[in-house]
Amino acid sequence: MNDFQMTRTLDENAAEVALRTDVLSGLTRFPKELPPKWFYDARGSELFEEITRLPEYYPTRAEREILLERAQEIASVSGARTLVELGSGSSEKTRHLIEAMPALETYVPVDVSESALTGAAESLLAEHPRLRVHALLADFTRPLRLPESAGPRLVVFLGGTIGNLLPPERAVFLASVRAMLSPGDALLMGTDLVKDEAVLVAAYDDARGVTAEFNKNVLAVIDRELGADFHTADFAHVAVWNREHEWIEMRLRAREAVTVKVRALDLVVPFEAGEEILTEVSAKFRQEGVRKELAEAGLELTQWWTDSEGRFALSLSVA
Ligand code: AVJ
Repeated sequence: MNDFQMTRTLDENAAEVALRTDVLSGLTRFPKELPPKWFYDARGSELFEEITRLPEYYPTRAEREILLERAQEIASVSGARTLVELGSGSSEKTRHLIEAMPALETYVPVDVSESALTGAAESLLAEHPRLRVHALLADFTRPLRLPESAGPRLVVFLGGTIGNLLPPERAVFLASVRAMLSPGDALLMGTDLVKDEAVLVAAYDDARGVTAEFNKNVLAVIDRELGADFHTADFAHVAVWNREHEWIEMRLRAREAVTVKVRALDLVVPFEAGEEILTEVSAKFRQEGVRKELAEAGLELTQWWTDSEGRFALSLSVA
């Protein structure tokens, strides 16, 4: 590869330790909960890709529509020489943005998956031989130190993933993004918007049951990594709209009373019939709320773009 570097801020043990900690604390509290980041092993990432192609799951298509429509504008407003992408995954969505950025010198993908980072870098460098790619193997919810590179910088956080954080976590996260920015830098963020409840629930409870399988995959991850004996068939997929907080909750509901052993933690976890594990919160936003949360982190919203059906928004904000 022409110009590829990777900085590792995660050691091999870190993920294992974090999973143990999350499972121990999440399954011994009431109500039980598991953080959504554990969905994404190889199988879970595959299922998520499948979700993005479902007729009911509009966010990915809506965001792509905005990105395609606005790539030139985003590129010229930011004038960025460095593009930082938090949770870059396959870097698929960023492609047309990169193509629209004539001043771009350095791309900094940040992800917890080393294979995603090297795969994305390889294909990007094949298309853009003069681009410098400096990947960061890191958890973007933790404070980051970006590699040295030319400003202005554009930091992008796409897909609506901000919605997986609870409001206090979002405040911490946005403040840490703000700390990465210098005057003239900008943040481009994707947020799914509040809409009709039936549309939202269908997006998280599709007819083919792909989202159900994705949700249950977290149990398979815990079985494999921590020697647990969850049977996915013992649990039902639940997606509900929380009207008060304006977020979707995904839960796994025990069909019957069941006891699960987690060998690596020496833990026995009893479930009553109907008892649930909260596995994901996916918040939906309004422009005023996004503006306010950005402002509280010291960021000023300067652009707000939605898709033609007003389902999803990209916001641009500056330090
Ligand atoms: C990748 C976090 C944006 O919350 O919509 C898709 C994950 N969960 N279906 C979302 C997800 C259920 C997704 N994000």
